[in-house]
Amino acid sequence: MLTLVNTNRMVPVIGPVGLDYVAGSAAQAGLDVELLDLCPAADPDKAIGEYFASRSAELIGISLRNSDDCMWPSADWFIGELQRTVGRIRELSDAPIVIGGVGFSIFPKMILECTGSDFGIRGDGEQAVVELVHQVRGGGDFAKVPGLLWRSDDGIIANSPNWPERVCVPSGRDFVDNAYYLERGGQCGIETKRGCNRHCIYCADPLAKGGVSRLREPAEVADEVQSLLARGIDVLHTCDSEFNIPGEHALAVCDELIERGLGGKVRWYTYMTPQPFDAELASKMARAGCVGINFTGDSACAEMLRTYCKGHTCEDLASAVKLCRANGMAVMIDLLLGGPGETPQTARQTIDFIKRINPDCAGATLGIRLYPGTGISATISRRIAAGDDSGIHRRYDGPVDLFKPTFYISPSLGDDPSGLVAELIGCDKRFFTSGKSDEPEPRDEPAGYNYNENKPLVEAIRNGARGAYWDILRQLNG
Ligand code: B12
Repeated sequence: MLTLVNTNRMVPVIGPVGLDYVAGSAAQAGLDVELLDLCPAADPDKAIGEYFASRSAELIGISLRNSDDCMWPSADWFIGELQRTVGRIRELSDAPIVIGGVGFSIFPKMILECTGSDFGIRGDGEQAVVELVHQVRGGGDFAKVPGLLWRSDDGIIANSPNWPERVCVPSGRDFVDNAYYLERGGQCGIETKRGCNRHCIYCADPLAKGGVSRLREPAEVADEVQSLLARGIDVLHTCDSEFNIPGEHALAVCDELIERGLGGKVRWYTYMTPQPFDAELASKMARAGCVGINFTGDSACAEMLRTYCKGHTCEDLASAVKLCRANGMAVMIDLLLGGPGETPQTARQTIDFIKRINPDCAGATLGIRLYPGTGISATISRRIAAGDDSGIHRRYDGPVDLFKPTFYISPSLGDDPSGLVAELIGCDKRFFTSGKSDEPEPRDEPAGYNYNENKPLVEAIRNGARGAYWDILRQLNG
């Protein structure tokens, strides 16, 4: 038997959509699969103990969605908890352990080393885990398993990441209790594509999902929406890096949903880049059930957009807001303040511009999480090697280690960059910040834009709120 374990217990809860797909594929391939979901468990250690007391697995797959919460100032790191979970399972079972998930795929070798697990899969899990079960059963030819990291006499070997061009996943969504996640998490995830061909200097998505858009058949996506609807799950969030890359695929997905009459039955939210986005796409998205878009705007200053390697302009942001308004969709713009070259003037320019174009809300994240393998990390690591660690923010001692939450904030923003951002925002309630000072964020603050242990959000969802978290928060904040 293949046992898959969901370790993500952050609240508000997010359903393990990746495990739903992996389990569905393994079952389709004829494997006996079970899901041990530690999220709803009051005591995860006890749940693990009870499970392995009565089951005998031949392979145990553990999912790591988030390596950390990627936010300064909280900088919460989840690897210690993963190490403890792997240790606890080892005490109770001799079966080999494989780790996967987007958090794992960003730091595959480091996580394999520090947890002592037998295997890891970097990239898509569906076909890889089935092949791994076959090799564990007797083949032993681990070089054949796509995306696999495995141990040999010569140390850890990493096969090429598993990013198959065609993404075809089961649409049944039978393994995860998605109704529970809708009730406690306010929404349910669904993917229309994987990977991203943009080159934003800070982004981890290409490290985990690959550097090209890998598309799902629109009909398969619509089948999945129908499977979820049949169970009363009618509030969705896409799990694509950017829904509109490429734009034609976004249109094709909308066409399929409209044709099947699903637009009036589901409400969905998505992440998008500000372009390509035109009147046709906006109108089709609204007719297909989209009720809110979160744009990865990053900045509204041309120099900063160039520094981040973004493909859009400030005018694209303004046009995106207008198109959303014209089509009745809520609109949020996500900003990333503090990148290389950011000054009080460029930050002011961005915040003032966003105030003028008037989205429903804006996320003012300050500080860039540095991931090994991204453009920004290459530049900053060279500076650090030359003895210059200005702009680095972290909560651990010793040498800079990008596995641990490490952030960059342009030193030109001064000694109190979060104070500066707060001042620029003023009392404008449309903006959410990731924390007001270098002290950990007070989590019961309504405006807090960190979904890690966000108590007001949990409470709102308990009271019936549904939708993307920013859409719930903006309503909470009035
Ligand atoms: C959509 C999304 C959200 C939505 C979720 C909506 C929803 N209902 O699902 C929202 C906005 C709520 C959100 C919130 C957060 N997110 Co988010 N999110 C994403 C996004 C875009 C998609 C995640 C996803 O579900 N992918 C689709 C599934 C199918 O893919 P998957 O989980 O990777 O699974 C595949 C493989 O990894 C593998 N696999 C998975 N598990 C296993 C297990 C085994 C054993 C094996 C073999 C394989 C395997 O197989 C699966 C299928 O191929 C990713 C970036 C990205 N492009 O993936 C960021 C991302 C995961 N989020 C991230 C973060 C940090 C967060 C927050 C912590 C932010 C915050 N501080 O508030 C919260 C955490 C919320 C929570 N409770 O967990 C980071 C994590 C980075 C890291 N260092 O680990 C990412 C990578 C974004 C980024 N580039 O920084 N997020």
